[in-house]
Amino acid sequence: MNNSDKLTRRSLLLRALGAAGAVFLAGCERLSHTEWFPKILAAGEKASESVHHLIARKAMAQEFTPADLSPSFRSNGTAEPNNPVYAELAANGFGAYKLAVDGKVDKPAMFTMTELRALPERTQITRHDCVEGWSAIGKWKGVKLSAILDAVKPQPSARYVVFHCADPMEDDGTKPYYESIDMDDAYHAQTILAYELNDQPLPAANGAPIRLRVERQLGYKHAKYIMRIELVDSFAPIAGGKGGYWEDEGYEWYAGI
Ligand SMILES: Nc1nc2c(c(=O)[nH]1)N[C@H]1C(S)=C(S)[C@@H](COP(=O)(O)O)O[C@H]1N2
Ligand SMILES: [Mo]
Repeated sequence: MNNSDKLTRRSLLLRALGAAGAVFLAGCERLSHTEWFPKILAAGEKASESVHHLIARKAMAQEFTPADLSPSFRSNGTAEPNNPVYAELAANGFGAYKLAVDGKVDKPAMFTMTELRALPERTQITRHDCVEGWSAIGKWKGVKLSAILDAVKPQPSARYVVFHCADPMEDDGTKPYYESIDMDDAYHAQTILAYELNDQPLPAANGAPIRLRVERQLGYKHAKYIMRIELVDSFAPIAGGKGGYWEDEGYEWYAGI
């Protein structure tokens, strides 16, 4: 489903509900599990995609001002991938780095850092919340994930965007970190692949050369050291099948803040 299809679906839904209904829904996202919702859904929307999904996720995460910035943005999890291929790329300033984007797309592509920097970008000051009990406010600049998707042309069967990372989570070099998000989060205005933190090139400890910012979700969703992006119709065949390294260990797949 592409963006304009989604917009059509949204406007059909809003038309079916009427303006008053739309305002009411916008303030009541938590009601999606009550009984009357499925009946309204039948009016204009396939039950497979809930109203909660459509409306809650359009909302923007809070953005802050430069005065709110944390004095420093700490690192968590991997600070330096234990991976010789990554080490070589890093040693040469990522001049030979290429982001692979493939899977359920019409035009698989590889992007150098120069090509990524030439695509539409966004800068945002946001708060990062880690489940381990710390938060930090940072300024991120990066390429909009929607721009990359527009370039590779997702197929209708693409339902998730999977981020494959450079860092193995086991000492023997296995179990690379990975994460996944759905297409709504993938096209969200604040979903970017950041290459700058606080006006500096993204430090290695924070995921160089690019890391995901998916601002409505918790820290572990924000994949660092992205090497490959794969569009899939299901993440069940990947690793432990739960859509991410920490999800495979029991964390929630949708880590809404
Ligand atoms: N590739 C990779 N991405 C990762 C992690 C990791 O260990 N490896 N840790 C996650 C967790 S739990 C958090 S809180 C953030 C930390 O980002 P930071 O290092 O920029 O603070 O990255 C997330 N993304
Ligand atoms: Mo985290």
